[in-house]
Amino acid sequence: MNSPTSVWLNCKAATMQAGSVQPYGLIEDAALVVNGSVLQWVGPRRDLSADLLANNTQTIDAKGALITPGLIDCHTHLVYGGNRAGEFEQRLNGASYEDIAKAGGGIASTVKATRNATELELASQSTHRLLSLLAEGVTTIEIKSGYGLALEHERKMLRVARSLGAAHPVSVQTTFLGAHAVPPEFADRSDDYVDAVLDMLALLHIEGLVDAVDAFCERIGFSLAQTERIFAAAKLQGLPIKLHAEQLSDSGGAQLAARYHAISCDHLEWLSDDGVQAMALAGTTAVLLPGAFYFLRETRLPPVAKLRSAGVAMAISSDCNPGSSPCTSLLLMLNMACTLFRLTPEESLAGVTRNAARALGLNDRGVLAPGLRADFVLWDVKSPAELSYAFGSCPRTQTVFNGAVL
Ligand code: DI6
Ligand code: FE
Repeated sequence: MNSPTSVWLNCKAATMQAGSVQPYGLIEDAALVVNGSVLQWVGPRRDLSADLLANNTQTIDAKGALITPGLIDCHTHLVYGGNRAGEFEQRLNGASYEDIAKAGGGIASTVKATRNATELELASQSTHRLLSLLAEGVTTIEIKSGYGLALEHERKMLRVARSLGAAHPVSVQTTFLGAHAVPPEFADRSDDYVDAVLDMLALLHIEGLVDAVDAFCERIGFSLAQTERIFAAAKLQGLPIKLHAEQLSDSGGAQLAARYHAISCDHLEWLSDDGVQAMALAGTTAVLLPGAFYFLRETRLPPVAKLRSAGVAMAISSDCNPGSSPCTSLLLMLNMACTLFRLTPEESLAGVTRNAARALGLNDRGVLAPGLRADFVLWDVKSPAELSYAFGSCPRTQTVFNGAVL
């Protein structure tokens, strides 16, 4: 039997296809044909041929909606215990993010709360955050470990991430971030901790819990040499590499990541010209995180104009985490990418669709094109720029995930 086919009519489609003549790859009077979980055809309605449509085709009136690819949040730390509102207060009373980290707060305090939480508790706290993102049209999300920092707790985080993907209409990509911080039991023995990270990675990968590997290369994180050990292990195991690079200082992490053909380097406020060139040559995607820039009140901007002229693909993400970006709105990040980083609304939308897919190494989504996953969102807006323009509202009317209308 044929899988059920449906055709969406009465809509505009921002296909976000690269190299399209129209901005946003926009098709004014569009038709989309969905066959099972796959987008079978997308184009101008007048080009829709009768032989595309099976006998059992169902016609759906999109009521004039704008249709975009499902949004992809490609950098989150969504699974964690507790929160850091107290630390936010401390910062407002004069302490800096790095001061707090050095005094044993910061990431370490979330590690404590995450270790103390059961798998069920973690899942329930994280579900609230996930649901906010889904309400805005997210259909793929990356979730990092990195608040467990010991085998059983990193495993617990990754299992919760996987369980969220099983329980909700969203595709979850997991990233092992064992090298997020040095846990207290390894204080002053960070090289020993890197040994432990390599052991954890090997085991968790065998358990099927790891889709990619990340590290925090920074003076309050891990050195270049330590980061390279982690990359080498990831490469041996055939896992894609990502990096938290040049967030608080220029440590040359981007060049190292580029040498290992990292799929993305993230943050990048302090990225140097050499770093830009290295990423361009390696085809590494830049993931920009305006929420963390805003919340930490950074003043140094990522080199957007240089990334743009070097042809580095730019993605945008929430960085959802309790310390530097307690944010569960990807639409707000579109607006902030424009206002704070000066991306155009088209670049911002590409940043949460086509380029976010690149940042995860996924080539089956992120644009509306035949043969790709049928993940898309209907919006009650007239033009795609409205998605970046307005903040604090959500014009989503419907999500289609893997071909299923939610
Ligand atoms: N950079 C960040 O912005 C997050 N992690 C990282 O390496 C912050 C994590 C936290 O403060 O809990
Ligand atoms: Fe992060």
